[in-house]
Amino acid sequence: MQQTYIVYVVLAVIFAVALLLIWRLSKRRRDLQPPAEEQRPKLEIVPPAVDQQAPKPAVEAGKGLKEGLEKTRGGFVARISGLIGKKQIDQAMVDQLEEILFTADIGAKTSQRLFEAVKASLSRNELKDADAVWAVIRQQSEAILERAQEKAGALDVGRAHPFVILVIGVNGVGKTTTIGKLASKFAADGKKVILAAGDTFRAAATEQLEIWGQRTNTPVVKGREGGDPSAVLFDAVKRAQTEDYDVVICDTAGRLHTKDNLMAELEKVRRVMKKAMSDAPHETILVLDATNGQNAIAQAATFKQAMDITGIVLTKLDGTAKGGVILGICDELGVPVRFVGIGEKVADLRPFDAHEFVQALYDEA
Ligand SMILES: Nc1nc2c(ncn2[C@@H]2O[C@H](COP(=O)(O)OP(=O)(O)O)[C@@H](O)[C@H]2O)c(=O)[nH]1
Ligand SMILES: [Mg+2]
Repeated sequence: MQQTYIVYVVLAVIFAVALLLIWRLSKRRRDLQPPAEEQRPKLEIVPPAVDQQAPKPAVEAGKGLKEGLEKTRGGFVARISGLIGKKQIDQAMVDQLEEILFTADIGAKTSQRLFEAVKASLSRNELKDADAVWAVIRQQSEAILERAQEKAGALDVGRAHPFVILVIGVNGVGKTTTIGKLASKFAADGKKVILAAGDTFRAAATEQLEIWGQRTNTPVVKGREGGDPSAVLFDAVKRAQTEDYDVVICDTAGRLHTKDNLMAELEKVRRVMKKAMSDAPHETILVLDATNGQNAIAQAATFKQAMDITGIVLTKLDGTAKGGVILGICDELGVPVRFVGIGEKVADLRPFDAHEFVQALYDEA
């Protein structure tokens, strides 16, 4: 009697687990499908006001990189300068250098790496003067920045047609502005660009993208406010395929207060996008705000868990002394920096070059 009862209970449990599994699997399959026609938000394509055939507006000149990095140069770079000056290098100086590096928003691991390199040169009696210290710091910094670049190769939007760029990052870091600047650059290079307003949570976000669309002569695909962002991106990619666009740039929302939701949403965006074009996105750009200092490194680590990030754009370097964070980002993530933002103009989004950056950061410090 007792045994029959146990058998019934076990069978009931197995049945319940089987039901649960079937439900989960069918839900996952439903999630993988592109949204059904009737569920899609009413999509609209906002055509640019200007004549598509008209010559593309020239990109206005921006500030120099050195000027854009002025605040960081005035921060830890100036502190190191003040410390070593033109003097003979001694142990007390080395200790102070360690303190400066560790408080420079470079990130603990990377500060350690820089400092160890200086110490190693010192023990080999190579460090006679300030110039030698600078040479070690400069060379190590460039190696850190270069390593990530070399591993990934350059950003080549001609590699796929259309080339799909997914732009992610926390609210306010500069995603939409960066997309506008990128659209402008690609359009100036003669590319046919389309934008996707994947931040459907705030009407203002779509409007902001539309303004860039008008400015850069680029159409914007948008959905309903509060609608499914993955549906908007799906349609943008489909439209790009049928209407022969070269580059699709996809905006997303960045509400980090519900981290798990954000990550789940990005994962869905990625999956649905693959339904439209199996190898998309060809580039996933994480936008980070340099004014966040070491928090930017932490943010990057979180996003990297959910997405395969292939490039970084570091914005607002012009507004902060925490620009050294670029070293920590490259060192800890191993992802290349594609562009750096040093202001509001299109030309202030500069293609990243490790050598040029290190020159501008440390030269005549
Ligand atoms: N100074 C400066 N401001 C920037 C830069 N990039 C973006 N911004 C500003 O940052 C603010 C937020 O940008 P937005 O693109 O709306 O961020 P999103 O929420 O990530 O889309 C805007 O006021 C931009 O003008 C930059 O490189 N330098
Ligand atoms: Mg935005």
